[in-house]
Amino acid sequence: MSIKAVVGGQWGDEGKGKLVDLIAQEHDICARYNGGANAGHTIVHNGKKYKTNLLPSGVITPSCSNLIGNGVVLDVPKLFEEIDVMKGDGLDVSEKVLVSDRAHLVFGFHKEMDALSEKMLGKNEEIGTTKKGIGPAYGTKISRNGCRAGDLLELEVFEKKYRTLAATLQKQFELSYDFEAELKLFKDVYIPRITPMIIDGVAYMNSAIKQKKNILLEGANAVMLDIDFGTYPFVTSSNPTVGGACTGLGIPPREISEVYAVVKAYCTRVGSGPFPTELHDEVGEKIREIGGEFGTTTGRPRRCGWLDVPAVKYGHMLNGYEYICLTKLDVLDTFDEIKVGVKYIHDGKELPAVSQSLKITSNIKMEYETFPGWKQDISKCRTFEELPINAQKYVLRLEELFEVPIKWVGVGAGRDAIVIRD
Ligand code: 2SA
Ligand code: GDP
Ligand code: MG
Repeated sequence: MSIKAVVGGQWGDEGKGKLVDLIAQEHDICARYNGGANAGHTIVHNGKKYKTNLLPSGVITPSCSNLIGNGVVLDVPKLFEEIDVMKGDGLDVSEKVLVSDRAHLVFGFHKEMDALSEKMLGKNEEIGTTKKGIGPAYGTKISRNGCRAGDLLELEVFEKKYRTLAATLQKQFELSYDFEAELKLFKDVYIPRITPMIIDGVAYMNSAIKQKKNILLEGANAVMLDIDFGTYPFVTSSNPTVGGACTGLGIPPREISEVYAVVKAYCTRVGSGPFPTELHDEVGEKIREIGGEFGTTTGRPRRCGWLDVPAVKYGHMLNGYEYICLTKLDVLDTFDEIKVGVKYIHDGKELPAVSQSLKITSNIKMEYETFPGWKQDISKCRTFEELPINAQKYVLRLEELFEVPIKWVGVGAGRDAIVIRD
């Protein structure tokens, strides 16, 4: 039996979906612990592309059951939309997806509030959220007037809670929202459909632990977007770091045996906020173009830059990585030289870790190491020795800098396009 957690090591979109899909094959359960439909994963298997937001990335694996944990904020119509799209693609996953009764619900008005808050912040101050209602839904959870999946099993309780929440928000915001229409849709369409999927997530997880099942914990978003440890306020509203797996699923920390980070061979960020290695030139544009760096959900162009080692090391400090999965190394195939940000310098001194101060993080002078490129297509490589020597050197130096072994190296989007090291 083992419980492993997968965490995003940078600012998201590192390829977590790909690693989770790959290793889900060795697991009985894949349990998602945070975020909501803001996350976007592209999984490529047998030439088919699957895009998921809420569905755990173990859904493609026939033997794997999938739980949406209590730490997730659940957009019910969006979940059904995803399940239906999968069905259209020939994959019926509806029987394999379970929802924790303690998961909070995202309603349409949360999305409206998300858009309104961004608008109120104005052009230069906005967070650059996905407008999927994530912040407002976690907001109602924390302010203790949210509705949970379990409430849907008790119609009167749900109706009362929904109406109270609607009335409270109506007083606070000027929402042009048809609450009654949404309530009716829940009663007529969503509740009958979701009822069989709702379970006691805590009992489910802990019974699986007792039965010594292999369990994979899937984190959405990433370390640098963590509500506590990220570049606040330019963060999401949950804990993608591994502590979020315990609170987001109701499992004891001592049961988690290994934590894996997914780290891209360069760096991207969507939305606003500091990004010390960002490239504002044609090199950044080249990374974006070759790497296909556009939001999975929103299609937004991702900001691109070189790998930021201090950010990855900060994540290691917070999560205690057993291994790193380095993805998208193939994207760098055609570069003459590759840079890596190795030290944060501020006021002439090296910063020991990522600072909480936005002012400091926004004014870092990055120290770089430069590597010669390998100028070769690596997409067919399946062993470390098959990689060109300069690519091997790059990976080995990163391993040294991270002080964490790199177990997987991604060389393409497909499930099999990966080098697995012993
Ligand atoms: P939110 O919507 O409240 O969570 O936004 C807050 C910040 O978190 C960032 N964020 C993300 N960053 C990268 N990828 C994300 N998922 C999608 C993807 C994004 C997309 O896979 O491409 O499609 O645009 C994601 N979700 C949230 C967000 O940019 C804000 O900076
Ligand atoms: P996630 O949010 O961390 O799951 O990542 P996304 O799915 O949003 O973005 C990662 C993108 O890179 C997806 O389109 C993946 O199919 C793709 N991808 C993952 N690993 C690799 C890799 O090693 N090489 C290449 N070229 N693409 C990859
Ligand atoms: Mg993504």
